[in-house]
Amino acid sequence: MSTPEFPVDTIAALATAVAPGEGSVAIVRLSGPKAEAIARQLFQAPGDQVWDSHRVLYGHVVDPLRGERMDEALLLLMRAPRSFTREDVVEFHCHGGLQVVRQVLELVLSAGARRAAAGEFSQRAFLNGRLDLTRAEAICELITARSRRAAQLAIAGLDGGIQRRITALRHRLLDQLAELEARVDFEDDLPPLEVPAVVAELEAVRQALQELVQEAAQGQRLREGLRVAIVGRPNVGKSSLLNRLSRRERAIVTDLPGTTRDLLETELVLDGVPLTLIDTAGIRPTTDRVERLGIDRSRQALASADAVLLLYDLTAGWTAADQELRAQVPPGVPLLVVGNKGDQLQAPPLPQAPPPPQEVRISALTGEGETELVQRLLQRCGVLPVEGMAVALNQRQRDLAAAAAASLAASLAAAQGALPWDFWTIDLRAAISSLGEITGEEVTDAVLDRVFSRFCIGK
Ligand SMILES: Nc1nc2c(ncn2[C@@H]2O[C@H](COP(=O)(O)OP(=O)(O)OP(=O)(O)O)[C@@H](O)[C@H]2O)c(=O)[nH]1
Ligand SMILES: [Mg+2]
Repeated sequence: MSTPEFPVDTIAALATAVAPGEGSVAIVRLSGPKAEAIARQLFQAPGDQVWDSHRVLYGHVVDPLRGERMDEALLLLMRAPRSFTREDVVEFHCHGGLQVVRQVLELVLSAGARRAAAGEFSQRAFLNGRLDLTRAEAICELITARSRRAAQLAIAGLDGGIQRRITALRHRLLDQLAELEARVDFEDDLPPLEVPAVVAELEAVRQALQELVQEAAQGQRLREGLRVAIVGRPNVGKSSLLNRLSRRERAIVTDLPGTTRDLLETELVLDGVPLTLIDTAGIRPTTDRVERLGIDRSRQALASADAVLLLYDLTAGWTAADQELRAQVPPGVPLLVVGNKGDQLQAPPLPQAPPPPQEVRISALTGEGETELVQRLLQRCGVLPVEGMAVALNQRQRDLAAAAAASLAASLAAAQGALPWDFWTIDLRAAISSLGEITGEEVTDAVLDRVFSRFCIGK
């Protein structure tokens, strides 16, 4: 194996999340040249069990100084390079109590391991060529995924979906760069450059990058979740809707208009998409000081949410006040107008002039129309259908892809201006370098530190 460019000590951390009294198993993980020696020092495996790679040993973690058994555990040894970090890795599978695993970790540290920094296992996996940067980032995203769909996207990244697409585009650019550079150096010996073909290829790559950048916005919403405000006049059933969607009696509901006085947020996952739903105070003119403060907050939520559910009471019909609220939704913000209390409508609503802009009819009381409401909301927010989206760049990758697209645009401008070839190649090289930074082929230590410090410890 080639000599690593970083000091190889042995690192250790708790690899599983531990809460007091929760979880039956917790894993202490070590990676580095001393991992096996430390394990042999601390672990007693009875009988004739063999210390083979990729084989589970049963035994006890023992404090070698006091001879005291700390835990009954399983031990898994994975010798280099067949491990996550491509170093020797040992995992102690301990009982999940907070106290026990802490003691085991302390033992491991006093036997010569160093406490791992956040993301350090993944960083080693990257530095040893086990993962490219996009896969390492996908691990972090998978761990922190708040919903099924966010997890699906992370898995796609982990499978190398991002790396393959970016690398393919980068190679296409490298091919064009080779053509151009050859002309810079050996123009007289080569057939003339087919300029339109080069231009077409650069433009095609630029467009592909542009599409990835656009899809990334949708991926971001899936990862981070949308903030959706439920707004409307008092008593239209906003709190009832929040309770229904969150399947809990989260908000106070009464028949008195002006019940909700403050914003109430609840996190939920609708159809695989994470959302923060915000219940707001009903908006109306009032002289009550407390209510007015609440209404100010409702207006702020209305103005700053990623999407708005505007609720109105079907039995009262669409009023001028509802119309006024609708006008306050900032342009471009996804809005869904929802008529509530559909269960109380005996007959179809009386025709109104102008006709109400109702888009979905529901009953927060009976649940009628709930599925349609969720579908329409997600559709309006542009997060359906997600199945068509194979990969989604994260913010860092997206910024770099956008920078690469801009460099290509500059390169194309140089081509159109019929500037000498070396003018094209400057920007083309910049684009190639940005793409290399996405996958980690061209990357600085500062970038690496930033990427890996976002990880949890033990990963
Ligand atoms: N029949 C019927 N009643 C409903 C429905 N949704 C809400 N209500 C009733 O309407 C009243 C007001 O409901 P809330 O959910 O408190 O309304 P709100 O919009 O949060 O009201 P404020 O907090 O005052 O702005 C309560 O008596 C609810 O039981 C519905 O779909 N059908
Ligand atoms: Mg309310």
